[in-house]
Amino acid sequence: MTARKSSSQTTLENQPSSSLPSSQLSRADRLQIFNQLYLARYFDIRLIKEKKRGRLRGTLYSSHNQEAILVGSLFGLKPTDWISPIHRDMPAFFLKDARSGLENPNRMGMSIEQVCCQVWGRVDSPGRARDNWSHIGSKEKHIIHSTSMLAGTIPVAAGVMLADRLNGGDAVCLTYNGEGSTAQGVFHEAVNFAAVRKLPVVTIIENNQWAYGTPVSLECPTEDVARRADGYGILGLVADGQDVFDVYDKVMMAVDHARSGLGPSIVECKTFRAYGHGDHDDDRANKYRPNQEVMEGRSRDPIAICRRKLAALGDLDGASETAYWAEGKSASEATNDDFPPEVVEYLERGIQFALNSAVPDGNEGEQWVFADSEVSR
Ligand SMILES: Cc1ncc(C[n+]2csc(CCOP(=O)(O)OP(=O)(O)O)c2C)c(N)n1
Ligand SMILES: [Mg+2]
Repeated sequence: MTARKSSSQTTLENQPSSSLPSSQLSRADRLQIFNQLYLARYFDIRLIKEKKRGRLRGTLYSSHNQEAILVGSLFGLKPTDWISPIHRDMPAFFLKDARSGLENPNRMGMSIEQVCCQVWGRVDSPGRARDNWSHIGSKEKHIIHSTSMLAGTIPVAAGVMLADRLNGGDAVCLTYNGEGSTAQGVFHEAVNFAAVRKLPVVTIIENNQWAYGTPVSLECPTEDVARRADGYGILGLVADGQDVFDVYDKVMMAVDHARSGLGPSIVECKTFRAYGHGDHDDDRANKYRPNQEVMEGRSRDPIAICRRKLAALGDLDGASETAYWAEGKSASEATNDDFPPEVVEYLERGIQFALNSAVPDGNEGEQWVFADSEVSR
């Protein structure tokens, strides 16, 4: 899939890009990207296994098959840039600024320990596990707390970027949304506001073809959701969401565009939702989605596409070319041997930390609800 030619794209072609295109990334960077795809996939697969064994509560929203969107969009950001992930973006919390070193305590992303504490509902979660799954954020790490109302993070991101500009900053914010959220009124209000104010908000659309049980054809009248950008006179790009390097390139174009003062954009990443909407919907999704469509949608695994590119560039040595075949495997099929040992070890450490962290005291439920509450702090 290539970027659609439209009036909004001509604006971009005249702009010099200040970020490196993927063709100029170093071998070390490309290998790091490959490794991050494994990390995101392993996180997802491991959580699904834990849930199936009855060791996790709450709903899981799988990012399986959509990892290239998270990895590719985050890789080129400055550490101080902002992100606003939602339900299908759980790995984004620990992949943000992963380039500064996953073990670096000062990096501008959450640690795997914090994210696991959130998933397992433990006090060492950034929100002390007061809400579940993606409902965490960190002002310090420049991660906007996700909201449950679809597209509700875009006006918040616009406000944060307005404040940043008023304070003389040069940050950019990536907001992540499914294609279904683009049919919400607030999506249009927020994108319009960002457009007239030329705010540096890059709205990434993870077009996985389905919004719960509603197909994209009933959410959007145009083939490319990115064409919604035309109505606001902003940049609209389409990326192959299965190709981590295409996502990286398109998002970097949009980020440079935003940082240089040219305003917001929409980057649509075409992908396919591998499972049900959440794990509670897996069985039902098998009924409302034709099997053929699911097989086709899952046939372009982002790990396999990345592996092929790296092999063609001569990046992989003999061993890594033939080892760790996570691609194409579902949670029930994949084993630890399908992932690099450091990936397995990293997540295992996060899980063990979470299991050793305390469950919050029930009395905390009353805290921080009302400003004048006796227990608020
Ligand atoms: C305003 C609003 N309506 C409905 C919901 C319930 N809901 C949560 S996720 C979802 C589907 C979202 O689909 P999409 O935006 O395509 O994202 P995806 O889940 O496919 O990643 C729905 C209907 C909600 N959270 N907010
Ligand atoms: Mg969707």
